[in-house]
Amino acid sequence: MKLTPQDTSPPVALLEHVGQQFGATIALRDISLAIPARRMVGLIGPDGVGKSSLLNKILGEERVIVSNVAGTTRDAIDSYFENESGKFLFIDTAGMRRKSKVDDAVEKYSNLRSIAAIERADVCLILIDANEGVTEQDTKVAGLAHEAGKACIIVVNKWDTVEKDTNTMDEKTAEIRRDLSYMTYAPVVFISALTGQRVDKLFDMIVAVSNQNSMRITTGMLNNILEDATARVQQPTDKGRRLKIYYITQVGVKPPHFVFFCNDSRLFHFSYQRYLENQIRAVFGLTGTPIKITIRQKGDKEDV
Ligand SMILES: Nc1nc2c(ncn2[C@@H]2O[C@H](COP(=O)(O)OP(=O)(O)OP(=O)(O)O)[C@@H](O)[C@H]2O)c(=O)[nH]1
Ligand SMILES: [Mg+2]
Repeated sequence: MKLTPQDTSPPVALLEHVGQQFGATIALRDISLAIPARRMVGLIGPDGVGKSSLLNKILGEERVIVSNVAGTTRDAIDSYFENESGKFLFIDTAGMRRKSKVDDAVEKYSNLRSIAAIERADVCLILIDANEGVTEQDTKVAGLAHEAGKACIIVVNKWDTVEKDTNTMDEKTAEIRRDLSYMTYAPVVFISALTGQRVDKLFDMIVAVSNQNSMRITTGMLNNILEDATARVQQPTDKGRRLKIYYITQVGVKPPHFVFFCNDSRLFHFSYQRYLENQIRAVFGLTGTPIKITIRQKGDKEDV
């Protein structure tokens, strides 16, 4: 594993994480990681979901204006915070309005600020109100973070207000998985910004998903996975022609970007892409991060 001079966390932490989840079959030389000096964390979600309250809980003092008037925070606010898990810069944002009034200049402006916060963030905390579940606005904003290739954690806030039995958390998780089906890689955590329940868990989660978002996997390792995967499930055919995948290589991070070289991209059905993505995830986890896949066929230009 290559480490940059600004490393803040021991590399073994990541390896243990991978090893525990997927069997300790991965050698240090198979992955590398550039750990940033500090993690940029965007607090994203509709107005009144509790973004500023969460930030205040983290900072331990009333720094950000909180109120029950929807739309309290108008501009993005940056706050630095450091603890034993790492260094963080939290970006509080104006909530995305539940019903967008596109002709309202102020609203339009705060939505743009949210988008800018997503762009700047390494990790997006997608806040969802435990009572309301996933709204249309949540779906939209989570989609933006996903498209931007950001590491994401789904944070269900106001857990203190929910009447629960032993199944409630599983039921809510299933609902979220159904509504944000493109984001199954994102961990879900149930918190209360008011009481502080599980807020301390967020830091290690942020570090973990951010690491996964900037993980680099060697071509050798990727091709071992490819070999295994194609032996188990044959590549699809169309009119007697079979897809042939020559090799996979990773060309970028944040998010991990893989290029699949093949004989004919038209044969590379989405379901087989999904299958290979799952095989890579089965080995490396890549928890909390989307991945990007580019298909190149013989004769394509070199640039990806
Ligand atoms: N019971 C409960 N109330 C909460 C919790 N988090 C926030 N609230 C309340 O919800 C209201 C809105 O909280 P804010 O933190 O201002 O919400 P916000 O997401 O920053 O809202 P905007 O700045 O308008 O986008 C306040 O009255 C908070 O006290 C929570 O975990 N539990
Ligand atoms: Mg606010």
